[in-house]
Amino acid sequence: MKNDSLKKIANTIRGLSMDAIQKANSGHPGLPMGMADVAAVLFSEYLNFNPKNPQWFDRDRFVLSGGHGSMLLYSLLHLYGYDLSMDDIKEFRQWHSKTPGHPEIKDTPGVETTTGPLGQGIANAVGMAMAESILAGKYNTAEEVVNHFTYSMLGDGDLQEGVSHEACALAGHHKLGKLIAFYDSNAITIDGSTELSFTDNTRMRFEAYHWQVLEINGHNYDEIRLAIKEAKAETNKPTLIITKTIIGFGSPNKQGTHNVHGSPLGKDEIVLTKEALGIPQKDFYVSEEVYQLTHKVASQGSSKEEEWNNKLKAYKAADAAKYEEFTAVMENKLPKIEYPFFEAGTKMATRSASGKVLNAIAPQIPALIGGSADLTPSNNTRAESQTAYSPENRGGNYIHYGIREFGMGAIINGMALHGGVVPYAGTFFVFSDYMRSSIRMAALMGLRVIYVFTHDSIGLGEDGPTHQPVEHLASLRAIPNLTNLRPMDANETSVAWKLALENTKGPSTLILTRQGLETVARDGEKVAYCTEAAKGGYVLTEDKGFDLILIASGSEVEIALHAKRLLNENNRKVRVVSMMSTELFDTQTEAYRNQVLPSNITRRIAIEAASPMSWYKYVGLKGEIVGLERFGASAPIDILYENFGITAENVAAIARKMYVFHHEE
Ligand SMILES: Cc1ncc(C[n+]2csc(CCOP(=O)(O)OP(=O)(O)O)c2C)c(N)n1
Repeated sequence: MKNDSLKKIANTIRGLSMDAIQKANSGHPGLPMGMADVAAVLFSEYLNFNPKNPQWFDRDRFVLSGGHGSMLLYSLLHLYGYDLSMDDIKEFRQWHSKTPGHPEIKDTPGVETTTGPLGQGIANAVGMAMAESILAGKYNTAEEVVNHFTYSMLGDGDLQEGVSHEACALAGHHKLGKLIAFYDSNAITIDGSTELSFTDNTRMRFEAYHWQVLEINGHNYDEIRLAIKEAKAETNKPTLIITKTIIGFGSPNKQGTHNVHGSPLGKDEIVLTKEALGIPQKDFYVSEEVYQLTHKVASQGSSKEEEWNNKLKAYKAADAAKYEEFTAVMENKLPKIEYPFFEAGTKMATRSASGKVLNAIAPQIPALIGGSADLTPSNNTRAESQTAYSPENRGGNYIHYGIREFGMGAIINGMALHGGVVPYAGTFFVFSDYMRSSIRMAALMGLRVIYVFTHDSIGLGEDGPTHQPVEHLASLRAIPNLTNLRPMDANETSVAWKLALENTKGPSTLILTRQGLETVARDGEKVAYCTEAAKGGYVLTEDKGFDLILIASGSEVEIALHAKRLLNENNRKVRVVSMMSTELFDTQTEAYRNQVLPSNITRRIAIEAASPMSWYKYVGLKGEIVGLERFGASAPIDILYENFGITAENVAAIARKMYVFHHEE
């Protein structure tokens, strides 16, 4: 495209961004105005996309890591033919609009990931590029059915955030040559000049990560073009293109300052800016010429997709079975999976059970990609059939993330967003804090990612309070749309994996023990039990005429069962409820919940070696909770449970008091 045409497109993006932000009376004009030139070149000349089918599998991905610059993305999507009208642009930041404050995948066609928390977008992009390389390694033949680039724009803020270090280091290590990032180097953040807090040598940093680094004037079309060409030509390294830009480009009084970062320019300054840029003094103005230019680019999308469809036909003709697998994977469809069932009586940590489940299911699920943040032998996350992903083994299905929990969380989000892979990743439960924001983003986006969190309580013993989670269950249960699964034995672990894999609407955690737990004998059929367990909370065992309910999750179910035996000795009649997942239990019908926790039974004790916060709503005002309201300690497991009172004897003692003080019902 001619440079002159690109300039018209870029200035249109500037105009739309200024106007939408002014109308909403909030938003961030600096980034869209600064990066408009780079965006115009990328979208007009390089990005492969089909706005008629934003989900076309082999499209290039574009990730705006600095989500505050959302008006850049919305302007692009509108101009380049996506289903985003001018009315939508005018509704920027309004209730139920398709143009929310920060880009959200569920609201706007063409948005590849929800961004806003700085640093995570670029890490998502790393995950996307990694997924692309895995699928290319696994499925490409003479027909390269997976062959696309991942582009990202990031700013000073993204680079300052630690998660970008974690993810970009791994991207360089794995030689992700099809990842191309533009660094909007404008030397401005909210507080002012980057001189205040950011004097890293970004070039040297990325070179040290084994990236190719280029540096250009981000307002010079020839330089932008050349840099993208060079980036695409380097297939062995990701590329960072440092684009020197002026924040708020075009605004005579505000460009280059932090005043243009995050507030509307103001009506008068918009007039001056439009004058300076040579665009008409009209609100939300797009010339016919600009629409023609961008729509022409957009119209090429269908033929690009058509070309790919032809490739796919040839692929099918060459190997129908491989084609079947590839299409199922692309559609994120799981095959029918056989899950293992464990015989009662053996003692096994749920982390070990999880490892055994993985050994059984991993060979059955082509899309499954495992990994751990350097705790593979402790998390039991690597199945025997899995091989390590590397530049030499792109088809590998196990990723050694290194000690980079947050990076890992944001990378698996990118993988799930890319599609074609079902990622799971492990670390110690206590370090779920390190990746918490990425878990939150997975929940917000509704991504199927699975966390394998082992060493789930003081039950891990001697490593002490630094490694013993206390508040983590309560804290994760507070995240909407996250399903937490804390199985009580090997069989519940098997069910938990099934639930996590079948949950396509959001992330799931498997919260697993280090210590061995008895595999409990079940009354009735295996299938019936699995159906029960899948309800999140269910009656594990009970005495006829029970008048006390013990509710527990994970390793504490064993304590509940023991307490029941003790109480039975006093002729007390007890029901034990295993609550693997409060979230799943809460979604059951009221009738079912009342059946499990009948309202007339007010003697209730919840037992969980963790903060009691989650349990008040289940035990009611007359109930008790045996939990932990302090940090743990370094000692053998039995000593810890004993000293913190998380024992069957203590539960039984509390129950006995209840019989004395509660009126018999
Ligand atoms: C994790 C996180 N911390 C803080 C913020 C708030 N925030 C939004 S933009 C921004 C400054 C970003 O500076 P830069 O990346 O240089 O963007 P530019 O000023 O160029 O638009 C901050 C601190 C955020 N969005 N995410």
